[in-house]
Amino acid sequence: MINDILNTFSISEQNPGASDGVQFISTSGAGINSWSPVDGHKIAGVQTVTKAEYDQVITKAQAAFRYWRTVPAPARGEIVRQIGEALRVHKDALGKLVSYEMGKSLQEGRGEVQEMIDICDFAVGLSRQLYGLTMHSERPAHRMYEQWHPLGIVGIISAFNFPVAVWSWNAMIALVCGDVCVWKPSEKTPLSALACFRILTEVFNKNQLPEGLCSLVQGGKDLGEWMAEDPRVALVSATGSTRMGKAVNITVAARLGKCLLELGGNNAIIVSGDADLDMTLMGVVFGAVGTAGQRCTTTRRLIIHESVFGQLTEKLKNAYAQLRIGDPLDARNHVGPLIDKDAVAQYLQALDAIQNEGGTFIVEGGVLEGAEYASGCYVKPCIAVVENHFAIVQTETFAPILYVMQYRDMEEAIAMQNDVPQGLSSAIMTLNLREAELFLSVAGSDCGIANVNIGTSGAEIGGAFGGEKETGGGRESGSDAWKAYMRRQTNTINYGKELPLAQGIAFNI
Ligand code: UN1
Repeated sequence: MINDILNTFSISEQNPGASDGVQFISTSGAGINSWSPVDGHKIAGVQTVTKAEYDQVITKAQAAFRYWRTVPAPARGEIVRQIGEALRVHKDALGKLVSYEMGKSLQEGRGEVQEMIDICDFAVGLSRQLYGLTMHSERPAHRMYEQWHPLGIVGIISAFNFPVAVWSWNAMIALVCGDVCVWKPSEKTPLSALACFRILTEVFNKNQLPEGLCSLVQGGKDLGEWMAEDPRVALVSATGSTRMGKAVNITVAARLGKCLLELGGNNAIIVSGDADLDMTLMGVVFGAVGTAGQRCTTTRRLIIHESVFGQLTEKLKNAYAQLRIGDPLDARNHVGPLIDKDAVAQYLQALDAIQNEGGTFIVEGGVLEGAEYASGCYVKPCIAVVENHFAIVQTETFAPILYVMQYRDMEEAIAMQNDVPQGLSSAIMTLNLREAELFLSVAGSDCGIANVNIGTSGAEIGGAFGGEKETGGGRESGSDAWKAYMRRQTNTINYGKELPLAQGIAFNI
């Protein structure tokens, strides 16, 4: 099955590492092998770029930008529309490759490609709606307005957990804005990125677009640093750990460049005494174990009202007992593997830390063994009773570990929800209007995403996606997140015969 998919995308044993969107440049950096966490097999390898090859890609991107910025935005949207169409054709194959290379369930792999299609549709509409304001000038015979121009090269650093969707959120919006993109995907998922480029190349070639419009560069930390340091990269959009984001932010800030950061989350659901517990159960289990706990939006903490704590934890124990863990390509399984053995080691360290800090497990964790789990990356989703201040609870562990704790009154619950360094997603389960509105009010959740009667994960692309505090403050995807990919210019035009100064200043010569 996987060989057919690799063939579909012309992925061979060893693949060139840099593409300018039209042709693949052969690269001479070290190789990266992609291992599937599903069965531990090596899928294929890619070649990384050297600094000189990276520079070549950037030079082509600069040239492409000089052309692309002059193409009318709706015409740019037409290209993105065609990319969306091509993704529809390849949805199944790309979804499977994502699932096999990254380890998320087939449903979620397909869902990820659907997110790409959705953002294409959104970007097409947006290409006719890059609105600026007009304002009244205080001076007679003057007109003021603002317009949005593209930035130039957008560097995209993406993470393994959404190996293709997060790139598309950035790239599709950036393209309609008139920017060109250079993408450094995660070293753990280079082939899903390559497959996207095969799809993109088809569309670009068909439309005879120049090289360098979108580029794919494979590499590690060094490559990320070259992009962060590079004044030719106008915006660096980085998704990943808070540690990585801080490093990128410092380097980009030192050259006064622009950054868009999507970093860690430590997302909580508050479960009120007035919650619909069946609905809560669904939201919590999907949020906590979906993508094996490796979403930025994964539900990590449950803050439960004391009146329903026993009842809900019982329901959770039963639900967890029914979870099927195994090959994510088998639609009957709910939970696939973690990305690699390092992730398994971090999961095990977290389990130790929970115990050392005095936490207790109501659903035990552990690594699964046996032929079906030969990759060594399959772990049991677990649930621990903890206190919010534990160092391990304050940390994002990318694994299916759910922390539960109790509260008495809603103010206390909101304080607990907010009392972590991260601020991405949050939710409340309640049928009580006062509680819901308090949670959404200025005195409520401090996160970029706050939901009512929905879990913390599974956001739609139409909203702005991102969070506060150590999550990095960036917003991507829908709403007016496009503004981060453009520069605003304020224009004042004098169509009169005098030159009056603003603020009534007199200056006579
Ligand atoms: C991420 O985990 O990096 O809201 C992105 C969600 C998805 C995107 C998650 N739409 O869970």
